[in-house]
Amino acid sequence: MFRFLKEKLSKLLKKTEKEIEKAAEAEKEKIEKEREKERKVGVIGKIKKIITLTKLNEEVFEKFFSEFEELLIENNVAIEAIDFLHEKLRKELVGKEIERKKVKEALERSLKEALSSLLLEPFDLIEEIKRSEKPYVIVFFGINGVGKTLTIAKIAKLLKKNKITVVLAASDTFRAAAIEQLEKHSNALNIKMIKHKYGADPAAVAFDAIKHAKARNIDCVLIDTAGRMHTKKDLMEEMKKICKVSKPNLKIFVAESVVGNDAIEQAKAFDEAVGIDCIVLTKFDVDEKGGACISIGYVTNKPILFLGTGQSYDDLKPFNKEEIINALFS
Ligand SMILES: Nc1nc2c(ncn2[C@@H]2O[C@H](COP(=O)(O)OP(=O)(O)OP(=O)(O)O)[C@@H](O)[C@H]2O)c(=O)[nH]1
Ligand SMILES: [Mg+2]
Repeated sequence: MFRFLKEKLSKLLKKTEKEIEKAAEAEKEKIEKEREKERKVGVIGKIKKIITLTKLNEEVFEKFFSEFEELLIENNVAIEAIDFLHEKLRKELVGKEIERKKVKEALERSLKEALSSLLLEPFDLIEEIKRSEKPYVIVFFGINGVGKTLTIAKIAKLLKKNKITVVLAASDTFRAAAIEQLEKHSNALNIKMIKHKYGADPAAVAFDAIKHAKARNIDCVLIDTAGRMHTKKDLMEEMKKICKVSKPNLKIFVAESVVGNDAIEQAKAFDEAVGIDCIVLTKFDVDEKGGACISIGYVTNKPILFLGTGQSYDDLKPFNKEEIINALFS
């Protein structure tokens, strides 16, 4: 994760530190010359200050930021998020007095703070389910092949581990082998799954799973749906019907981290069509850039709940702001 971004960012911070140092040296020399010329006592204080402190001027900042911006764009961070960082960092850094020996640390600190206010904090799903009325219904959707079904299995395992009982709804009645795929997970995890035949109404499957949960006092229903392109109107209508019938407590949008800004466009389209509550970003383990996780929350105003980090059931990480930020500067 952040393979390119991390290395280049570290180089850029060092380079900016040198530039600021150079500017400070030049300023110091200028003042020393002035002092020699004028021999004014008051200037001594000024020199002392410049020896230990330096100011980041607008020019140095903009130069730094334009390179930083390039890095972020290259690594799939969305423009809206970059604009936010620009404004925030400009306010924070331009004209700020920084200890000369600690320029890199000061820049890093400001970057971390700016990133921290950019990233949305997720809520605790386990707590949310435990304090809600039973059954807590979650529907998963997204485009084809992003990892919805595997994410459902991962979350089912996590819930089970936390003593939350689960039933799965095989509401992808469209794609060949989709029902068997979910069934395999249901068997492996020993979790009940409700299914109909292929071609059946996905909303009816969801309805039956909820009925089953109510009858058996099951805590949570996880509804798998067919992958659909957000541009396909009839499939989006079907999605709306599933939501209307199942009245989910939570609508999770699943997207691949690797597709970068496309994931954001998809999230916006699904949000407009059915409304999304939060996001799971999958395939984070194979995304060398990682920028989507920096900006998708800010742009869509929906928190990332989990990151998918591999193909086994335990490869699901709760989204953690601090971890993400620290990974950028480690
Ligand atoms: N490396 C990696 N692979 C993943 C991750 N999540 C899912 N996959 C893989 O992505 C592929 C598609 O996963 P599915 O769960 O079938 O995706 P889906 O969204 O349900 O697909 P459709 O039902 O066809 O729309 C599978 O090979 C998964 O093993 C992840 O976090 N990391
Ligand atoms: Mg699937």
